[in-house]
Amino acid sequence: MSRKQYLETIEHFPQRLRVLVQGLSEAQLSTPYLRNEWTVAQNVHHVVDSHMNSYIRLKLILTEEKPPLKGYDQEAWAELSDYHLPIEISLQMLEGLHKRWVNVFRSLSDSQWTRVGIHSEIGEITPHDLARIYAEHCDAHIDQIQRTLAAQP
Ligand code: NI
Repeated sequence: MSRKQYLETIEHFPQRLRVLVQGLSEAQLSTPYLRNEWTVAQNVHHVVDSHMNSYIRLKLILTEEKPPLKGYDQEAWAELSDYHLPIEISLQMLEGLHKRWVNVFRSLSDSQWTRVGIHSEIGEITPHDLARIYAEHCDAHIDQIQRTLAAQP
């Protein structure tokens, strides 16, 4: 996929997600239908945490020389209290966040696309890598939610 396609995937994700979870019952949102996988609600709250981290990493890469980029324990974050808030709060955060995130990506010059940060788990990473990884991340969580809902008894 091209850089343009990555950004379109990221741009359209909040609306795709909103359509996918629209009208789901409390039970559909909070029942772990797949063993050892997150509920639909946990998926929604997780993508906000993940994409906020990625947005901040992008800005660190653009504004510092080879900044260290920290990972985080996503399973532990999913156990914190804010994962029990209504998903609407996270859907709205995601809409604003993705507008800002895509706006910064689309402003990048050729030389900015190849700047580098040092990720604590995966080593050197560029804005281009981030666009690819997070376009894939959007698709992966749409898929996970679809599989979770498909597993309802
Ligand atoms: Ni994820």
